[in-house]
Amino acid sequence: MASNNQFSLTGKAAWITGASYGIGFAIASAFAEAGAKIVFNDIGQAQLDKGLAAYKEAGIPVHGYVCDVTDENAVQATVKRIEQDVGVIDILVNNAGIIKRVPMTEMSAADFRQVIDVDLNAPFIVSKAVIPAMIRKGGGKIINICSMMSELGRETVGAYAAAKGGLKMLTRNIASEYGEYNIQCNGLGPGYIETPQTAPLRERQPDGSRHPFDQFIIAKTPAARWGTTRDLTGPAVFLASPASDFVNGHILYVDGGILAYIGKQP
Ligand code: NAP
Ligand code: GCO
Repeated sequence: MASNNQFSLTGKAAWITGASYGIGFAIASAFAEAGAKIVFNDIGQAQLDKGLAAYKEAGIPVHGYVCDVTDENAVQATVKRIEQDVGVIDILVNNAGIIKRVPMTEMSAADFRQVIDVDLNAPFIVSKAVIPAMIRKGGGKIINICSMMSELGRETVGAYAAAKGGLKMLTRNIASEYGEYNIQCNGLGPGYIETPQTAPLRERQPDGSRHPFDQFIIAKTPAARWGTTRDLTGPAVFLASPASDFVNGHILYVDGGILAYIGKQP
């Protein structure tokens, strides 16, 4: 039954890419709580099985598929399987991503290309695969997981920043090109979030003190803390729901205020 709640995802099929754990898992869990049917993928069967076990433990019914999001043939085949198993994808979250922290002059072109492939080419490939059915169905939602590095640079993350900056503009272009088909494409820009991807930046020092980068982020964040995946779930549900039907091409930063703040005086 259709809900009057504009934040409801009841009856919607949502594919969150790379959502075995981390930010994707949290977003998928929140979408399920809002009524959506959940689809996720991972790059290999072993990783997918871990994700399936995690969703089962959380009591969340899901459909899982092995799919490398950089492989266009695999993505096209997976979309066909999802449409047969679950239905047309109403909500796509391009979450899968990698980072390589290497000074640019020491980074191989192959490593640079791999980051661009996963973090920018894949959102293009997956969005291209789901948009035609969204148009036939009368609309849809695409959410691209951007980053502080969609706006800012820092040492050692040049490939990632180039990808996430491009993802910001891909988001705006999908919004521009497909808005007339009732497709809203927006970005979600997390700040620094406690996940496996940032674990190296938060490791305790041998003397038990906080990692220097950990202390740096605390000083750069008005909220004076790292974000958690739960901090992202409400904004993600908003962007996936009818509540955001007139929001398009927007990057919603969920960063505790980092982008607004010069940083605490040392
Ligand atoms: P994470 O813990 O490293 O998880 C990334 C997920 O993407 C993993 O499940 C990984 O699967 C999957 N993945 C990677 N390459 C893939 C591929 N080719 N095909 C399919 N799946 C693939 O990352 P996270 O911290 O949750 O971040 C999720 C997204 O948020 C990323 O786009 C990241 O750039 C972005 N982000 C993170 C932060 C943060 O502070 N954590 C902040 C801003 C933006 P495997 O386990 O098999 O590798
Ligand atoms: C880094 C971090 C960041 C976060 C995130 C910030 O090395 O600076 O990994 O890039 O992952 O993207 O929004």
